[in-house]
Amino acid sequence: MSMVLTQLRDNIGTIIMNNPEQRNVLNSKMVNDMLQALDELAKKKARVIVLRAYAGAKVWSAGHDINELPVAGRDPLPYDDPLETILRSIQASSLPVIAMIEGGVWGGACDLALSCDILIGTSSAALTMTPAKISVPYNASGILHFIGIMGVNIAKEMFFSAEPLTAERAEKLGILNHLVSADELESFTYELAGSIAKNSPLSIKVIKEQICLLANAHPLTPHTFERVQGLRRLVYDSKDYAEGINAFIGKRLPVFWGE
Ligand code: LCV
Repeated sequence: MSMVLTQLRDNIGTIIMNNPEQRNVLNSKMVNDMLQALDELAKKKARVIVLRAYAGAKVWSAGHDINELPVAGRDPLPYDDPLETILRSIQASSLPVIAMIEGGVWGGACDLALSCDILIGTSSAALTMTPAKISVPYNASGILHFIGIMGVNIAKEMFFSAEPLTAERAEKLGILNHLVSADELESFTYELAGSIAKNSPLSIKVIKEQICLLANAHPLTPHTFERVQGLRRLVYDSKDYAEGINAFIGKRLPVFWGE
């Protein structure tokens, strides 16, 4: 059974993450179902996509499935990781994607929300970046994504503290496009989606790709790339990496040694 529900009305496609038991964790099944839904809605000529959780969700998504993180010694967020795949697909989609956020957003799900083109949330839409909490190094494309959207200082605070960035603060910082009340979230989102759906899809497609290309135009020398990879290996080869995952699975707080 699919972990997402899809709808199409007035050229507005909706993808509903629908796995309440596991708090919409972005496991490979959820991601595959999302990719399929994106593809189907594009084929059915949707002009704009709304990505949301099931109604009343306390958690929009709990992020990467920690049970699917590889054992120590292997890159936890490789290029073909399901989470990385959905992030690239949303960013590369010719359709504008609106993240309609009700409930907490955790870890890689923050990157998912930020990969959408417009973010609309309620006061429950806190964003919490968790790599340091489970001793994961994150990765270059993700870190550049955060820096590009919120600047170095806020990105550092989110990654270092693993504390929630409240929806109010996210809106003040321009990370959330709109902060609305829970009872107007749906109508506000679909009204904006409707105004997008009325505009030229070709023009929007071309402008979205230009913005993506220009915003991501970062020259990275081979030396820099190799240094980044070496730094990340220090973490995912560490005892702390295994401890972070084992602590989550054992439902206990991790004890990090710094090695
Ligand atoms: C697997 C889960 C998860 C989960 N994985 O409900 O960004 S990075 O680099 O860190 C990247 C690697 C990443 O995204 O890592 C994952 C980051 N996410 C988190 O750290 C969030 C972990 N989850 C939580 O803190 C809580 O589940 C929240 C606060 C989201 C919801 O709490 P609540 O009390 O409502 P439970 O914790 O009881 O979770 C319900 C079920 O979902 C599973 C969890 O193990 C539980 O399963 P069982 O019922 O089988 O025990 N679950 C939640 N998050 N990320 N499984």
